[in-house]
Amino acid sequence: MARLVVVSNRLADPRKAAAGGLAVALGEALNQSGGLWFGWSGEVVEDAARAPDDGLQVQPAGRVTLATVDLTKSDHDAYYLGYSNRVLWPVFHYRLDLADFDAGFLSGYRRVNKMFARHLMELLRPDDIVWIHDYHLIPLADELRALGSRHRIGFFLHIPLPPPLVLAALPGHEWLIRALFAYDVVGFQSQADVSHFERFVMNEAGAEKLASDRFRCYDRSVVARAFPIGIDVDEFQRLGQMREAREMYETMREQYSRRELLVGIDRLDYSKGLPQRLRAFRNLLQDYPDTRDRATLIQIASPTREDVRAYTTIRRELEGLCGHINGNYGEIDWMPVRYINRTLPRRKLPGLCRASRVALVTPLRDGMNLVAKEYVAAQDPADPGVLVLSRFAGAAEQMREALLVNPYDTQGTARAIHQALKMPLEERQRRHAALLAGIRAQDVHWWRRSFLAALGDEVSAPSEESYEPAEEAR
Ligand code: ADQ
Repeated sequence: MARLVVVSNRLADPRKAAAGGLAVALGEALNQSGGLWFGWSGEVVEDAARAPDDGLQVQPAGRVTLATVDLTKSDHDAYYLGYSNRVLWPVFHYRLDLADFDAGFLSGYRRVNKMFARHLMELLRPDDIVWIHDYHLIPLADELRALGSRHRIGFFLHIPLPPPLVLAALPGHEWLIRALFAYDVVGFQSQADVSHFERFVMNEAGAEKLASDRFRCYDRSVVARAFPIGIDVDEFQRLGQMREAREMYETMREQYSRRELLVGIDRLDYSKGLPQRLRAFRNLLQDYPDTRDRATLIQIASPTREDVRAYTTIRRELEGLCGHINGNYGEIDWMPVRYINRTLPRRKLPGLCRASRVALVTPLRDGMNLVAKEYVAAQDPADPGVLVLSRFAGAAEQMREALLVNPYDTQGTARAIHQALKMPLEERQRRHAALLAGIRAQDVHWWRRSFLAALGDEVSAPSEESYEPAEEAR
């Protein structure tokens, strides 16, 4: 069996439960074949202290080998904070207004990808299968090919790919798309993303369509397909049976026995539509008086990327809105919104989800959104809660039985939340059963197997093609 090599910006120790479904699923795949996981250590060192080997550390974690390198401060600023999180993240989430096209960012991004490729190449065996993850590492296969790699290499984009005209606003976008052709298989979260890729390569890059999911361009061919990521339903349900989740559930049920609980669980990111969600909740209280003194929203928003300015702005906006709603609608014994700016320990998540009558998953744009799936997995099938889901989350393509909303339409969203709160038991059960069957059928193991099967099917043909590295971005 070929060895699997996973590459992602950050690693998680697959032996730790706190690592979450994705790390567990990748860890499981790595464990089966005895694999290697490569990425950034999370350490930032002063430029002057850069080690000749970039702090390369290779250590065993069960059957998996973890290999990491450190970043210097200037590389971290340009590659991670800069190009990844101030250019690619906003543009790929359709937020051109928040992008900062500083030329220095791109060269740092290229430099780090080159450095990763150099170390990884040293660690690779000839028949390894390499699976690279996410927007931080788009050009990594191109850099590996330039060093002579003929491995089977797949790429999975966890975030959306925007439509051609949005992508075209990104300086150097041709180079990025061309770099995708260094892969054998490119996986996206949704059909919408695949169609954006197809339209871009066909109309802007003059690609030829060889089969329904195979495109030829720049003398290379690539398979591009949707592999919607799932969760580990069994693992999440097991977590729900454990003490911490049960205690969380009991506490919430007790404290809110007279109320109806709504929950939002997100990273505090502008793509998650948090201000719009709070405005929709305000509309709910305003337009539907029966919800006053009853509906309580618990919004957990974990801090993230706080050294990027757009994130401090959104945090301030959110705090202002929460204060405003509580000030206007709150009573001595009732706070409409409980806003918690922390990460909730993973072990408590299923308990909070199960205790909540409604989940608000209303991103403005999201690759997939796993919280939507976790909420469904955590419900009691006999008395399940209702998922209110943005049509702009990748998950909406699969989760048609949720109440789908347009998060920009705060009145429409308020109407859907009210419908969710009033939904009869039989309808809740019917919708929940269909949603649960869906997330079970396409869980994280299905996702991993389908991707690796597609990569495995791409036998030697693509690697036989001659390879010209992508031109330097201008
Ligand atoms: P994220 O943007 O981080 O991931 P999401 O899928 O919603 O988004 O969450 C990932 C995990 O983080 C989930 O397991 C969730 O429970 C956990 N999480 C989020 N907020 C939390 C909080 N406040 N406290 C505790 N846990 C929290 C990116 C893409 C998504 C895509 C995933 C996976 O942006 O679109 O679904 O990768 O591909």
